[in-house]
Formats: sequence, C-alpha cells, structure tokens
Amino acid sequence: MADLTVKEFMQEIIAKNPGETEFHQAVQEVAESVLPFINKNPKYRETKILERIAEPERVIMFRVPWIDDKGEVQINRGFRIEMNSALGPYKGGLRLHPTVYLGLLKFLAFEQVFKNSLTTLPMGGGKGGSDFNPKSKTDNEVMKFCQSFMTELFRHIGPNTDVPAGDIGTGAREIGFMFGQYKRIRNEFTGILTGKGLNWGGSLVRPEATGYGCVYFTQAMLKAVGDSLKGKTCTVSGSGNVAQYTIEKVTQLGGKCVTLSDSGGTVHDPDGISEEKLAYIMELKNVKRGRIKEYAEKYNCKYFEGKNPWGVKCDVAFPSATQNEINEADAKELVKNGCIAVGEGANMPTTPEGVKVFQDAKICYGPGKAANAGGVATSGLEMSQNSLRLSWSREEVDKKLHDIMLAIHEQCAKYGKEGKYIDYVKGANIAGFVKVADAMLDQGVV
Ligand code: NDP
Ligand code: 2IT
Repeated sequence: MADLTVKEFMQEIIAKNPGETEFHQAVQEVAESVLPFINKNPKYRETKILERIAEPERVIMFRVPWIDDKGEVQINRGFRIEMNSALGPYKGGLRLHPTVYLGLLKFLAFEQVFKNSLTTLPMGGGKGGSDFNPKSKTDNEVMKFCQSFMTELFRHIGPNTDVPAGDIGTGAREIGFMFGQYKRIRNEFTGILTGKGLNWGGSLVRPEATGYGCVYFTQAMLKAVGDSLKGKTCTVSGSGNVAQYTIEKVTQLGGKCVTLSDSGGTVHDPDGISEEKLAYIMELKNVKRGRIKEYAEKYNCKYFEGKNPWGVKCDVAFPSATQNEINEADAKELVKNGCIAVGEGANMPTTPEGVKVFQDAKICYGPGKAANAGGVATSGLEMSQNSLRLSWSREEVDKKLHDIMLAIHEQCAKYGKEGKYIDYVKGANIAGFVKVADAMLDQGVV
C-alpha cells in the first residue's frame, strides 16, 4: 500500500467538514505527527483508525430558548459532540462563548480524545457548549439559560455515558445551575458533571487542577533540560480559571508572573502578581465579574488596550486564554526576547506557524493536549470519588495530579525524543493516538 500523505488525508477532511477551520487545523497537526507512524504500522492504516477518529461518534445540536429579565424570548444553540468512547464515557467541557459553532467544538472534542488518552484514566472524549454569552447577564439570566440547556442535554448524558465539565464561560456557578436542573428532571443525585461544588460531590483541587497541572508539566520540561521555574519571569494570558491557578503555582515554586489579560487588553505588573494581588483578581473575575483593566488602575501599572502579553519579555510563557492567541509574529517575539519554555494552559493557543517557530528554536514547547490535561485528569479523579462515594484529601488529589503530569511527560518523551530534544507535539500526538487506536482495534469496526 502506498503511503497516505497528509495532503490526501486533509483533502477528505476539508471536503467533508467545510468551513470548520479550527477543526481542520487540529486534525492536520495530529495527522502530521501520526501519519508517518500509521504508514509504518499497517494495522492502523488498513482499519482506517485515524479516519474514524476524525468522525464524531455522535453530534447533538439543539435549541436553547429562555426568557431574559426584560421578559424577552432569547434563542441560543446548544451542542454536545460525542467524539470517541473507545477508552471510557465521553468526557470534556462545555464552552459558553458567542464564537461557539460546530467546527470550534469539533476541534476541542478532537483534541480532548488524545488528551484524555494521555491522562491514563478511562475517559473517552467529548465537548459541548453554546453561543450564549454569559458576560453582562444577570445571575437569574444565566440560571434560566443553564436550566434550558440542561432540559435537552440531560437525555444524552450520564455517569457511564457522557460527563461534561467547565471550560470558557462555564465555571462553578454554571455547573451548579446545570447540576440542579439535571437532578430535578431525573430525580437522581449522580456524578453527571465534574467541577461540582466541594460540599456536593466536587473534588478538592479540581478548580486548581488545570493551572497547577500546566505548571507541573512545564517544570518537568525544564527539569529535562537541567533548569527550573525558580527565579523565572513568566507571562500569562487570560485571567480566568486556568490563568489564576497558573499564577498561584508559579509563585509557590519561586517564579514571578508579570502579566494577565482578558478580551479587553493586557496588564503588565513588573513587580509580580503576589498572593494578595491574586486574591484581588479572583474577587474581581469570579465574583464581581469585572475587567482586568481595573487591576492596572488599582495597582498603578501599565495597561495595553487590545494587546496580548507576548511583547513582554519573559523566560516562560503560559497562554491561558483561547485558541490561536499566539501567531507567528508573537512566537518570534517571544523567542527573540529569550523565552525558553511555553506551557499551554489553553487549547491550541498557538497557530501552526507559531508552533514551527518554537520547534525550530528548540525551546521547551508543551502543547495544550499534554500541558493542560491536569484539568480533565482531576475530573477523572472526581468521577472515581463519586463512584466510591468518598472524598480524597487535598494532598492525595494533588499528589495524583502531579504523578499524572509526570507520567504524561514521560509518554511524550518516549514518542517524541529526537536526540537531546523532545518534540512534545509529536510525542503527545503519537502516545495519545496509540492507546485510543489499540482500543478501537480491539472493539471492532464500530
Ligand atoms: P475562563 O472563562 O475562566 O477564562 C477565560 C479567559 O480567557 C478570560 O480572561 C477571557 O477574557 C479570556 N478569553 C477568552 N476568549 C478570549 C478571546 N477570544 N480573546 C481574548 N481573551 C479571551 O476559561 P478557562 O480559564 O477555563 O479557559 C481558558 C483556556 O483553557 C481555554 O482555552 C480552555 O479551553 C482551556 N482549558 C480549560 C480547562 C478548565 O479546566 N477550565 C481545562 C483545559 C483547558 P474575557 O473574560 O474578556 O472573555
Ligand atoms: O479542555 C479541557 O480539558 C476542559 N475544559 C476540562 C474538561 C473536563 O472534563 O474536566
């Protein structure tokens, strides 16, 4: 059989999924890593495993009608992409953001399959959400939306079927409203969502897990080249869940975070974001739901309207906002300014051209599906605790998270080592692929 080229493979993907540009981007990156491996292993080629992984097992799209505080009817579109269940129940977050459409969630669901495989826990991959914009909505409006969303979603999920969680725009408040509605409809208290409140089934360290895990992974990358986070200046984008706990852990490990951002712009605080300043950010973002600009006003530092943080000189960068937030020019700027490591808290935050810049410069580059897997891994730990009807201590969960991040680093190194350099993109893609592919082979053509 002649080798299957990335070009041939992508032509079919693009023809079958027109206009879904983020999905094409995510599939192409995996195909570039995995096709050479598949071509050498005919059992995967003959059984069209990658073609099957790129086709969701099921896509659910639905109307989400609700009534706002003025009494006006609003209509949003809800989605759940049940991508792959070879390794366990579908698992992945729910994104609430006006840019949500089918192609965006398919990219996230596709990435999730490989990420969840890397965690070593029994979880398939999925993603969902809606084009609902929680910003500037009242708590009552958010509750009305969440209840309507769950009124359709409930029939598709379950503790052994599909277990959603948070993502952009879906935090503790939204998970609470959705859980309440599920329980009311089904008359059942079960672990159908993760990221739940700590006193009603949530796991300790789940709120912190994505940020902490990303820092643990970055620390492992630095250790592999004989370095550490101690004394390093770090830039962070975003100011939500992932950004907040990235800052907390970097600071605990002796690094200094100097930026934060939101869709309005970036703040630069050269003195570093201390524990006290972080507490202010958490109140500002999680309770008052304000803008990051207010931080600059309070602490008298610079605010760059409409700008991202990548122009600020740093040793380590933690993109923790959204997809494609680092382009080729940003990546060049980072490398030029001496950046030695990038830990992706966000999903696919670097464009393919940007990734190439990092790879050519041979800096430590940890792609999202490896570096941010601590969030979903701890969701897996929450599912285990729910099944056992037990809750583990903070130290226990944190240790398991730390061990999982080191195990992911090991798997990436195993498949991505090229002499002294570790290509974490190749490593994560192949390691993630092999486990899913082997499970699919065992389970027949389904
Ligand atoms: P949050 O909603 O808590 O925070 C998102 C942050 O990113 C906000 O500061 C937001 O600013 C900013 N942001 C979002 N979209 C844009 C945009 N288009 N342009 C500029 N800034 C933007 O989300 P999370 O912290 O949970 O998620 C951040 C990233 O991490 C996402 O890529 C997510 O998929 C990924 N991730 C999250 C996990 C989790 O457990 N939560 C797990 C693994 C990955 P603003 O408020 O102005 O929109
Ligand atoms: O992108 C992700 O991994 C998440 N948003 C977390 C998913 C989860 O099920 O915890």
